Amino acid sequence: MNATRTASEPRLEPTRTDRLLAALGGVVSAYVSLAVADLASFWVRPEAGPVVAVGGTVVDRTPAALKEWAIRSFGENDKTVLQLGILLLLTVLALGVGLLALGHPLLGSAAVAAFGVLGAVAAVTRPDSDSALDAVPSLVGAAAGALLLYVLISRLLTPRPGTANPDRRGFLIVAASTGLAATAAAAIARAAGSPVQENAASSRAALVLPRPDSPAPGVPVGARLDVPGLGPFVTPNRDFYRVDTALVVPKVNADDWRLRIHGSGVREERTLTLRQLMARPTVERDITLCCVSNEVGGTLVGNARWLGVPLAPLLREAGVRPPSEGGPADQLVARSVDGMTIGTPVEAVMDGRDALLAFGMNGEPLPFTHGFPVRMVVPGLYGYVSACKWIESIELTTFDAYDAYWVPRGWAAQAPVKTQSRIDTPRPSARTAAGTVMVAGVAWAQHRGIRRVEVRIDDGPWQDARLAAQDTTDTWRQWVHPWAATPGHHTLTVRATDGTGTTQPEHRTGTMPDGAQGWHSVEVTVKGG
Ligand SMILES: Nc1nc2c(c(=O)[nH]1)N[C@H]1C(S)=C(S)[C@@H](COP(=O)(O)O)O[C@H]1N2
Ligand SMILES: [Mo]
Repeated sequence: MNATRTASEPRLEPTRTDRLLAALGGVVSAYVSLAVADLASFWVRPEAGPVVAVGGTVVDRTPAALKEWAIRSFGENDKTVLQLGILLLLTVLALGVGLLALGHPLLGSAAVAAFGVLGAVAAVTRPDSDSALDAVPSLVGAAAGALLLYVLISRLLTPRPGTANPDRRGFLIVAASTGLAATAAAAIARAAGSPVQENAASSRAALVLPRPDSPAPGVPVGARLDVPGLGPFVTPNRDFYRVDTALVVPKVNADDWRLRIHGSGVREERTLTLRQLMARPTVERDITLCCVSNEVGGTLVGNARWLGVPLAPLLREAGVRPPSEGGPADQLVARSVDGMTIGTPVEAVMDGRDALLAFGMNGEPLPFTHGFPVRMVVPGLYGYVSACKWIESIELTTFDAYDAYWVPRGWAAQAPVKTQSRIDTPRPSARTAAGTVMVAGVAWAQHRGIRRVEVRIDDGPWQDARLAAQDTTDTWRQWVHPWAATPGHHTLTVRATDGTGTTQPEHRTGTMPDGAQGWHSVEVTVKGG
């Protein structure tokens, strides 16, 4: 039984044009449905929007190898590519749903509703969802889309009054006006900002960082080399690499933030506010952070001045002892508001290194993208096993008992950073003039320090590069090597030796499961001759 057919109005036989319009109607309905959902999510929670929720589910379920490929191919644009992919897929599906609706209008609308239910399920099953309200954006959007599709298709199935042709004009008017209205409403909402996020932004603007009780030792004068093409010693916040699984940057209100410390060996469970955390003795430290997904020569590494409180004394006060003192927990699992879990060895956090709960980054409160209001930073461990952003709890457990987020996805449970060195200048494939060329870059082996950097031209002997002064063993170290460049093609290679005396191995390995290793080379052409 077809709902648009009545006894007095015989259903029209759709033409090719009507089929095209129906497919278009499917796309417009999907679009309006997403715009309405987007609008609703601004009031509920931006993370609860269907594209973000489905995208997050896809991210969590993507096989590790595919994700590695995505990060490798798209770098920090991987999230945009994912969302574009979802939108492309939705467009294709919407074309089909439009055509389906032309034959079976109710079925078409039911299909739109089914996608809404899918989005709603994704939204409420996200690890960061704690309310059934998260289903609302998807459901409201789908209801709007289903209704619109029904209205549009009816125009194509009923004759325009007084004629024998479908009401294509009515179709176009409804499609254009709803499409425009939805676009305008969503744009205005975006410009105004989500009320949920506004509070977080004002809490960040109002935050006054405490003075460090233990300031960072001044960076030695000789730690910064002035070589064109060599990056700054301290990475500005806006240039600091960003790696996380969050499709919407979590915006936590500092006034509502709490950190819970619990688990095995914790004598008394504790919950701290930001004010309580900041009232503790604060330290400021330069620490280089790097990502396990950084390939040889890659840029997923940065050096910042962090302000925070040491984690070890906080744990001691709660009764925690490291395994070397007989404590029952060997893993500290940090959980973030977006559901990420990051597992760190308790021994490393309590062995005297500057493991921090940080709230300041280069003199300002943490940017939202880097974990506002509080994140962990542990020198010497890759970010995915130490640097939990938007942290909300710390649980003491064991590596046997719990696998953090990346472990079932093929990454190592424990991952100290590997010694790396990188040539920043000349750039790969650079063309330079003959004469003295400054070859320069950085090397890092956090918490072990860099003892030596050597450069090799083609198959020549290894030559010591000049090392910049060391800030601390937790920071990267710049180096430079003046090269008497002769005309022709040349391969420049670098290798570093860390503070334990171990030199980087030549053989290159991929990033999985515990970080890439191998020597970095660049090929250059020297003109003239
Ligand atoms: N909540 C949360 N914290 C996280 C991640 C994440 O996906 N979610 N990624 C980790 C990884 S893999 C790295 S390398 C660092 C990167 O920190 P940055 O984005 O501030 O450079 O954050 C870590 N902390
Ligand atoms: Mo990472």
